[in-house]
Amino acid sequence: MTDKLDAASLRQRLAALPQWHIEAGDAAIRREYLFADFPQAFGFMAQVALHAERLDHHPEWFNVHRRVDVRLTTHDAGGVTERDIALARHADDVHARLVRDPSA
Ligand code: HBI
Repeated sequence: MTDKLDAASLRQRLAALPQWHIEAGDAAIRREYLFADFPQAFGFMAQVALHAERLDHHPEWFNVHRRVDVRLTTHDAGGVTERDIALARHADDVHARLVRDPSA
């Protein structure tokens, strides 16, 4: 199992993910995404969901209309691990691609 990142490593990883923030207590990282409309937000969730299933690592998220709030934590480790950092990077990539090309 991947180990939970200590406070210093977590802050260092987040420096490369500027839109993400560390939840109070360090148990998770969070980001809010805003899309053009609901279908685009749902398309983002569908793409990230398929990747999450392949990784066997799943997000906690909340969607209203064109907004998706994502919370990442590794339940098995009781905190944030490299698996969360990798999923955050992937979600950012999917978001960037959709913003660039809404049909992607
Ligand atoms: N997703 N975020 C997250 N954290 C986990 O610990 C986790 C998961 N998805 C699947 C999973 N663990 C399983 O591998 C275990 O619960 C068996």
